[in-house]
Amino acid sequence: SNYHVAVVGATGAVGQQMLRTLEERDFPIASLKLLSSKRSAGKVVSFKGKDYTVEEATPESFEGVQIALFSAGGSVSKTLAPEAVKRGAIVVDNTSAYRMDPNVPLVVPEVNEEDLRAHNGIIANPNCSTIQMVVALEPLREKYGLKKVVVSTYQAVSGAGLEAIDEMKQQTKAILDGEEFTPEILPVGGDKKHYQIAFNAIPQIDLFQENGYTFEEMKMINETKKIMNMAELEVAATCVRLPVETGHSESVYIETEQGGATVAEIKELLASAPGITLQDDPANQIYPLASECVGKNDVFVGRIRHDLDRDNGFHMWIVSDNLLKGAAWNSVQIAESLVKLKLLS
Ligand code: 11C
Repeated sequence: SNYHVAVVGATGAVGQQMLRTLEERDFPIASLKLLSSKRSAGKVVSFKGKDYTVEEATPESFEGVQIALFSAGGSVSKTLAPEAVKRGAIVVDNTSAYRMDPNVPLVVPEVNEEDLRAHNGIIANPNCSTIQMVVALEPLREKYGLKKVVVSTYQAVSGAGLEAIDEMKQQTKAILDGEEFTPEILPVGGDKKHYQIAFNAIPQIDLFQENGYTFEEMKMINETKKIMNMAELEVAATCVRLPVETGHSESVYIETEQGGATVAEIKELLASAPGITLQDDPANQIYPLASECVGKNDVFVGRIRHDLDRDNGFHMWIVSDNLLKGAAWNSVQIAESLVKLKLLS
């Protein structure tokens, strides 16, 4: 059967990719509603060759909707997701509003698809940098057990939205043209200071928390434990923004529970795991690149090396399109899982 679908935040960086992904996957849609904040309402967006006028999202917008994909910011989700659920919709929420709520499953289908069965109307889509990492960690956990994860990220500006992409491009041009500019958005729209992103690396994504970690770092730490259902897993993260338009990269160090794994075995395991493309051939300079992952749904893994001091330690490089597996594709994949598990009425 076909479903009545709504996309909230349809004009944003992730919303646009959600529409593209729904098209590409040929998701069974009976009707489609494109919703947004008041600011973007009235824009015309095309889907499968047909024009749709984006409407302002209100509680009544969700009458008759069976599945609503939200990506319009945490405050919109906090206000409107419960209204959509009240009207019978299942919400897949791509913001951080409900991720750590114990009543809300936080799902990456390659890792914990079965957790969808426990949903109460809202399902949370994890943070982009978390998703690509756990896809690669899961096969390793299953085979060797996992004790510790230390990650440093190299994140693209599209994670901060379309305005951040514009800011990076304008600054780059201004610098090359020898013109003045004033940073206004990055690292975080809502923080006190703003720094140049062009030709730079900024070790702040989202706001600082009391413990000295940023919210992005704490999202990676807490969400990883929840998705993998491993409260005891040791996780540390440092999140850095680079002047890359799309594609998050991560340097990840892991310690397995069991010793004795080899790099060759790990490569074989990851090459056959769902959602992963192994790109690991140093002799031929083959490794994942942000520039190559754009527009692809998979998570790319390479540079797998044995730690030189610890038998149970391994290093790797994990890259994925932050707007696709990190956001739109994972959300649509959750919708497909809901259909497959017969959880959509
Ligand atoms: C970034 N990871 O790259 C963020 C964007 O919690 O869904 C995603 C924010 C979120 O800036």
